[in-house]
Amino acid sequence: MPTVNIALIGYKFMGRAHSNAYRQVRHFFPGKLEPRMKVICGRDREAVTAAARKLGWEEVETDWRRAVERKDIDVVDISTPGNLHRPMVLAAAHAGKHVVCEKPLANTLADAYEMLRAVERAGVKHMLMHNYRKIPAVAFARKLVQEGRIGTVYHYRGAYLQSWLLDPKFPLLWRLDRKLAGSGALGDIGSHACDLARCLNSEFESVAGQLTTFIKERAYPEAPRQAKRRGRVTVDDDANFLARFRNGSAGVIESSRLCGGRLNYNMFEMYGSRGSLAFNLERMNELQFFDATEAADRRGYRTISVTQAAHPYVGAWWPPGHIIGYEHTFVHAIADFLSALERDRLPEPNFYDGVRNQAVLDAVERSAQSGRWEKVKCPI
Ligand code: SOE
Repeated sequence: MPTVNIALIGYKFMGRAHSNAYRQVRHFFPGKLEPRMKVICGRDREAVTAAARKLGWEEVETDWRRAVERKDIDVVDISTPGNLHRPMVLAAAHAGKHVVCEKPLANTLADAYEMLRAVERAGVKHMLMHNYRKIPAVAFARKLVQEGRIGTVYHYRGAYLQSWLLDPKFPLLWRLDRKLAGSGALGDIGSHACDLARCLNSEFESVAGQLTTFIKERAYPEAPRQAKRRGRVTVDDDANFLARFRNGSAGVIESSRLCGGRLNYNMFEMYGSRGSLAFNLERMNELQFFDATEAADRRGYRTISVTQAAHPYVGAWWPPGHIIGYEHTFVHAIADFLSALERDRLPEPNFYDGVRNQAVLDAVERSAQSGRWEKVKCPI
């Protein structure tokens, strides 16, 4: 079977999730191209060597540029903090490599647009790892909406709430530094909520945004014996916005990492002329469906167990009711990516989605500054 050689840059949370996907994909999703876990990159040789052994990579590299330029590498997978996405995508495109990039695509709209142009010029395939589109219940909801089962969409509600930054003693990690992360909840998890809204409902027309930082400084994650230096948090803890969509619907998107009790509460609700849908990642194998066309004395939300072979992706796994989890969404994404390579097609979501998402984040930041509604200005 022909192989496609992967270089992965990054070996922490997303690096582990992507590694698991490359390892598992061909056990469950047969295909012509076999992903070969060739080289994993990280600055700390000891740590990345341990990660290679644990995650199943053949070689290690401490200089990502060397890995990107290797003639035997076909795909570069970027699972790093956001400030590195731009140089890595530009280098990978220049070297003629296909690219998988973690979200959000970039830290600014200008960078995202430049990265899109680079992969277009290089003629390489590009995928943006918005893995939540690959949840069977989300893909099934998208199918129901496209079939018109909820009719004209009036209202879209999206929220991605977490609680891992609620403790003021949580250290000042890279995600809290605008120079590295680009933004806080807005880009980290708000970008997921934006992508779901675009994928399920419509492109955004205009937004009225609000960004808040509640815990304004935190201790650096230094070794315990060193004096606990403290630094300023330069990103939002909480990012919310009202939205007007191009399809005429109205909506609200919320994101925060200080919502106690919400571990990974990524949800959406859609309200249309013929029905409604509701989804919650913490119950990711279920979709709530309300059919407004049913007789009034028997209609109400029903819970669909999205675990039937007929549902997207499910047939590759287990019998009905034997549920799947977070890590499966990355396997689905890599299966779709390999399938796109095999068919010489562009995977979804890709860098066009990345630029459109970034344009929404950019409008929210402009609106939070101006205090007014701002149009989404997308360069594509
Ligand atoms: C942290 O908010 C995070 O790891 C996100 O960066 C991921 O995209 C999300 O899937 C889980 O939470």
